[in-house]
Amino acid sequence: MKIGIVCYPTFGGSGVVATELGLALSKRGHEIHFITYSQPVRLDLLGSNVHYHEVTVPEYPLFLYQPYELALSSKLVDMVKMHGIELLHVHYAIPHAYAAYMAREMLQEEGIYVPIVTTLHGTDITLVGSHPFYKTAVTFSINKSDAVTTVSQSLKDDTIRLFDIKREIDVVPNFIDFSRHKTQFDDCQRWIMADENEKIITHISNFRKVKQIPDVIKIFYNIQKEIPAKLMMVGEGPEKADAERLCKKLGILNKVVFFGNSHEIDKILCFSDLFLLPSETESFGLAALEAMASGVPVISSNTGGIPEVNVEGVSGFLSDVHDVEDMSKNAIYILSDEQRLNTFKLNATKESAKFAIENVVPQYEAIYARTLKNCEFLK
Ligand code: GMT
Repeated sequence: MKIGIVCYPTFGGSGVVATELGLALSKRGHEIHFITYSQPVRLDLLGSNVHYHEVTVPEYPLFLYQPYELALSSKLVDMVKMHGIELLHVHYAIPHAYAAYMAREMLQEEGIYVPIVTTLHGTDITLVGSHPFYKTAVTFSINKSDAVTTVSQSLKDDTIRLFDIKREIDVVPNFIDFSRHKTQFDDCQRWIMADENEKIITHISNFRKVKQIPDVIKIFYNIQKEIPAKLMMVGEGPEKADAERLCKKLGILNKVVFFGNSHEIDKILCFSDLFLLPSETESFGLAALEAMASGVPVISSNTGGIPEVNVEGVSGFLSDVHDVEDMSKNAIYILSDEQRLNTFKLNATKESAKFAIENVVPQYEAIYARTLKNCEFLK
């Protein structure tokens, strides 16, 4: 199959999922065309079956906002015609589903029908998409997609609750490519980051409000009062400066490492003992799944799709959003006993295996095949 993938190329769950899916599909013989404004961060291997087409938006001073959707839909039309792309899989509704709809309409004028599969990832529904200023267009583009998927049952429920949805939604969870996540290190080199007696706590995100960064720091503050520990803060975003200020105020700046965006997530997770994800909303929590795949138990909130990933009392613990005391108590419980910690670590890996890429990619392939079949009469 020739598949066009549209996604955000930056650090962030939806772009990571789209990129890893494209790479996996290419290994299974599909021809993949990434169409986006820069090369996706995890797309470091351009094989013969993987192509990247850049969308450029010429700057024009008259425009306060440069029209990315217009450039994207034009590029989609051109690429579908040039490469014979049979199906477009767009990740994140805004504005990708909308631009794909426009491309499909333009192509139909020329007698070509290219079906659209839209995958909803979370904030395109829960935070941004449901805003009254976007809702009408987002509802329209979801309903006009030929197939719609969400990354969790919780996100499907939210989509149905928040929008007037007139079509079926398939739940296809996010996944882990264990061949990329398998610990390749004999010695995780934890001595670089911490003293022998210290536990290593990690948080990875885009440091947005929704991630509740102050709660991450407060939980760590409580942990380190009881157990010698270091905190690894990985990622970039608007809340980072305040996070550093809070660490300074609490007198723990010397115990916290701010990495910024990193290409060495596997190494960081390899020497981590516990992962913190106290988010206010989270459709799935790919970062938690990646931690679990590396054998790192998770202390999280119980919001959105996180309970579909982190299993209470098995791979970690879940608490109400903002319940810093409960999260701290659970973290200390896991970390305070070496045998218990090891059991949680093993459980985390075991639970993550449910999301092995081999189980998930065929679900997307089945949706593509069904969609192409359903659309045959439109060609
Ligand atoms: O977490 C973010 O803010 C980034 C966002 C994205 O679109 O990249 O992540 C969303 O999609 C991920 C991949 O499907 C999910 O694992 C995240 O839970 C989801 N984030 C939220 O719902 C806040």
